[in-house]
Amino acid sequence: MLSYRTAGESHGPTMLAFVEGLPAGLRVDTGFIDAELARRQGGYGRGARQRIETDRVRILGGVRAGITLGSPVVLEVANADSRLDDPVRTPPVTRPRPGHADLAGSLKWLTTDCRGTLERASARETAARTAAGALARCLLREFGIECFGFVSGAIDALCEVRVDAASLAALRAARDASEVYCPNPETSARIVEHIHRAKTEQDTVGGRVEAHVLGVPPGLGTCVQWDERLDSRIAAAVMGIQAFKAVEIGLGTDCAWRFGSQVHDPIEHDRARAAEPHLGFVRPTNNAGGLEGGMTNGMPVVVRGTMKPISTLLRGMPSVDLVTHAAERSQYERSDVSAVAAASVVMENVVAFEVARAFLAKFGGDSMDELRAHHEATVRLACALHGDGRGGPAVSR
Ligand code: EPS
Repeated sequence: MLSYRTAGESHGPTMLAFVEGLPAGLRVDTGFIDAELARRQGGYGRGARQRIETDRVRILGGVRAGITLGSPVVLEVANADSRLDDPVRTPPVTRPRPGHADLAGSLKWLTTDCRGTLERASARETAARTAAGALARCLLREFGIECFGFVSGAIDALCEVRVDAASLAALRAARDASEVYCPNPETSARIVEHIHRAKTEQDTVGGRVEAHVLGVPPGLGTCVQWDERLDSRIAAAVMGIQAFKAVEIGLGTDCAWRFGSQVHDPIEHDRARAAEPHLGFVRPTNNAGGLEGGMTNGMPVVVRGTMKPISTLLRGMPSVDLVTHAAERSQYERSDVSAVAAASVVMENVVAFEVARAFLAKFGGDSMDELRAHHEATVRLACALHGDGRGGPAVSR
């Protein structure tokens, strides 16, 4: 089963991801991983740290001459701003920031110094997770599965973006031209304004981010166990991103305000389109976000996440000194005004990892050759059942 863990502190020597379960024979595109790492460092509202770091992946195990061996893959993103052992440059933090892990971590580890908690809780760790997700996408791309992440709103600016195979290239270009990774130019400009205002007022901004996965075959995930439902896995992965407070699939929380007839996507069949991922079962809407019963249904997987504003405010928030218990403003640590653009890159990649995990669970194999053979065999069987002629005439089962 594909899995990963990460290690490392924000100002420690390095960030690591340990990825297990990839088949042998996968070509690792380090250029692609580095491009995702570079995007994660960007976006209007990022702080001074990003001028110090130039994130690049280094592969420490599991790959030979650019091809996976089937053994664990160890990815490293080294920290340029490494100073964790220097008590002068990483002093104790005793005035916890509301919203950060500071207070809860200090209560958990029975300490008055929040430093140990915040160094690991820092979103710097998402560099390792982005690298792991981008590695998994090297596999997905071999099967024509593409992910697209972007920012869709913040404060009072919000856009609806229709993502499909035909619009993908133009949307990518629009997103990449936006300072906040939002493909709608008007919404992008408004979000930039909000971040600018927050900067001048020593405040912070969160936002809404989306990930759309196109070309996903049906049947990934399962309804058999709750923790193997793909929507459950995706929700856990997205909620696991620092500062995320909500995750939605498809129509998400808006399901509460509609009748069933306005929520569920009608099922139609078009035999001529049986070669597409949905096997001809076209759905005029995709309110389910590509997931029904915890399984992909052949429609794009649509995930939305909500990031709270960064909890480090330059002007501080009401807090308490953990040593004296006196009322104080929270301590300032160098931070970002907004990392919502970066969060869209992280989300895109953690969602992709879960799709890759479910893809391998369904099709499996120790090598890419076996994986391809299993995938092709399944497509043949599906076509035989639903009939575009590729696997012979339609057979009912
Ligand atoms: C973060 C605080 C800032 C961010 C950091 C997350 O770090 P620093 O205190 O070193 O300036 O820049 O994010 C990254 C370093 C990164 O690469 O994303 C926090 O408090 O979580």
